[in-house]
Amino acid sequence: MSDCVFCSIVDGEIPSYTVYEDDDVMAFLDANPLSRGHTLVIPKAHHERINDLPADLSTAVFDAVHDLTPRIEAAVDAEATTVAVNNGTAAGQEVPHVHVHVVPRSESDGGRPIHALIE
Ligand code: DGP
Repeated sequence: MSDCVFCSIVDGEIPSYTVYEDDDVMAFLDANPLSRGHTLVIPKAHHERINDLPADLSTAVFDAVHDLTPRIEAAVDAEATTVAVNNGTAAGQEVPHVHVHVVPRSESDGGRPIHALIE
């Protein structure tokens, strides 16, 4: 999709710090991180919402989340992770291309819910 910022990242037209890539999935650091290591995992193909994804692509995205989560935690010395999807504009989805937020969390966060980290 030509005017989609994440499609432009997939196409290499917008630079990103890529942490993982395969034929179907890409993961890169969020430009506006809630914590160090905040990563977005996306399907390379443009789909707006979770339920727009074909089942095999949904599996590929969440398999990548599963595999990357402990590796990202280890990379930034985090103890936990918030995994979140804003699915639709009313849920706060700003970029209309499915993306899973993988947000490393630490005890220093005080176990606060993710929205408490915003601001
Ligand atoms: P959401 O509100 O769930 O749609 O989150 C969109 C996220 O995308 C937000 O945390 C910032 C991130 N983002 C937006 N534009 C870019 C970009 O050009 N590069 C990167 N790396 N992240 C972006």
